[in-house]
Amino acid sequence: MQAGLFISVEGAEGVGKTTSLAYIHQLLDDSAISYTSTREPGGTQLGEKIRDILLDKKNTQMTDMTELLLMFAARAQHVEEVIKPALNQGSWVICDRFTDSSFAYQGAARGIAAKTIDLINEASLDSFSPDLTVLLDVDVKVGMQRAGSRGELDRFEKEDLIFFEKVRQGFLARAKVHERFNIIDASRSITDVNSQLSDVLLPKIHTWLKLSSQSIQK
Ligand code: Z5A
Repeated sequence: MQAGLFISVEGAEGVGKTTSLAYIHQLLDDSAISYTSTREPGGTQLGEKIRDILLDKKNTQMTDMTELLLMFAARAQHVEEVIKPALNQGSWVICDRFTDSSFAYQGAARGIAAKTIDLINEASLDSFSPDLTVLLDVDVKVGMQRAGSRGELDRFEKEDLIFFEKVRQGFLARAKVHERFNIIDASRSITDVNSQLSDVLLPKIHTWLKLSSQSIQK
C-alpha cells in the first residue's frame, strides 16, 4: 500500500490556517483521498490536556523551556498515537502546525537556540518531519487584525507585534533551508489563497493517486 502524505500548515497569528485547512480538506474530498485532520499542540486525549495548560493565560509563570518541552511531549504522543499509524494505513495527515512552530515560537520568538530544539527534536521524534509544509505568510499587522476580531485572547495571542514579527521571520528563515516548504501569499483574497493552495497540492494529489493505483495493480 502507498503510504500517506504528511502535510503541515504553518504561519503566525491570524494568517488563515483554519480557512485554508477547510479548502485542503475539500481538495482531498474531491479526489476521494482518505485523510486525518489533526492539530498541534493537541491531536490526542493527552495532547489536548497539554494544550489546555499551554494556552491557559493564567499560567503566567511558565518558563520558555517548560513551554518547549510541553510542545514536544504532546508531539511525541501525537506522532506515535495518530500520525504514524494513519500514514502507514495509506491515509494522508493534515496537521495544523507541527515542529516548525516550535522553531518559530519557542526558538525565533522566545529565544531558545535552534540547536537546543534540534536536539530535543532528534531525541523525542528522531526528527520526524512532514513531507510538505504550507507556510501562510502575511504582514503581522494584517494577521493580528484578522485574529483580533475573535473573542478572549489565549496565552500566545496576548503577545505583541514584535513577538509575532519574530515568529514570522522564524518561519521564513526555515522556509529558506527546507525544500518541503511552500510559501503562500496570505495577504491575497481567500479565493486567491485557495488557488495558490491548488497549485501546490493538485500535482501532489495526482502523483500520489497514480502511484497508489500502480501499487494496487502489482
Ligand atoms: N504553538 C507554539 O508556540 N509552538 C508549537 O510548537 C505549536 C504551537 C505547535 C495555538 O495554535 C498556539 O500554539 C499558537 C502557537 C502555539 N498561538 N498563536 N498565535 P493555534 O494554531 O491553535 O492558534 P492560532 O495561531 O491563533 O490559529 P487560529 O486561531 O486557528 O488562526 P488562523 O487559523 O490562522 O486564522 P483563521 O481563523 O483561518 O482566520 C482568522 C480570520 O481571518 C477569520 O475571520 C477569517 O475569515 C479571516 N481570513 C482568513 N483568510 C483570509 C484572507 N485571505 N483574507 C481576508 N480574511 C481572511
